[in-house]
Amino acid sequence: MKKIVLITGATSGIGLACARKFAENGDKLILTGRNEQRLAEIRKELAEKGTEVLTLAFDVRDRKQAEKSIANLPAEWQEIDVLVNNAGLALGLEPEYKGNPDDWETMIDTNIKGLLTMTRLIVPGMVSRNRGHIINVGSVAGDAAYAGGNVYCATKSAVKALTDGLRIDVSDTALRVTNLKPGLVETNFSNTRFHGDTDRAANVYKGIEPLTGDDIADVAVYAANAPAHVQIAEVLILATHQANGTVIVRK
Ligand code: 8X3
Repeated sequence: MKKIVLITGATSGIGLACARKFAENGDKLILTGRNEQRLAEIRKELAEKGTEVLTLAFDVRDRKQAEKSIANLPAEWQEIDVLVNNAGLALGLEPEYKGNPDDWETMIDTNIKGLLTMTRLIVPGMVSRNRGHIINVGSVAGDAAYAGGNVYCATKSAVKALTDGLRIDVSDTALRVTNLKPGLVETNFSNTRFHGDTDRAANVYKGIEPLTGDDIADVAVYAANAPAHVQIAEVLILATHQANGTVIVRK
């Protein structure tokens, strides 16, 4: 059956890869992000391949805007089956006592509060229909802190706790809740983290074949299509030469 899949942060990286993979899977997509023009380009790309796409340009940090966008969904788009809480970012890799409080606020507002906003807006409908799946994009960074990771790691630990909490809270329903925890994935992630320092960003993936957004999207699509009695609760996806958040063997 065709599902309605809402993906936040769908204009790049893992979010865009999820959009393309769920489209290939034959689903209908609600794509959200801050960049309206990019959303329009992606809608065009996917529509040309026959996918129905609705785009909503808003920042998950803006609760009022998010509420308005979801409240105004056309009737035929309201019954969301899968929520992919992907919007998130890392900013900086400074020691905690030297970090930039503005960066902290952006990470906390996006990775934690944005995810909660979307969950609060969409999950009640899923519960009342007794149908739905929430896929949160966590990280290996949520398993243990690494040097300079401090606040980013804390936000991804929060994603782990919020995913586990939600899973408990809907365990009397048919809803399923998944925490996807990627390791090294080569996207814009490190460029963003280092505020556009592309050389420093490239070094993160030197000497190791990193994962791609597609590798993570494959798991998201798998989890969403597992039989109804199967709940893929958590998946840690690492590059082959990565053992955890800190042990990475480079050639
Ligand atoms: C992204 C993975 O290891 O760079 O969440 O934090 S890592």
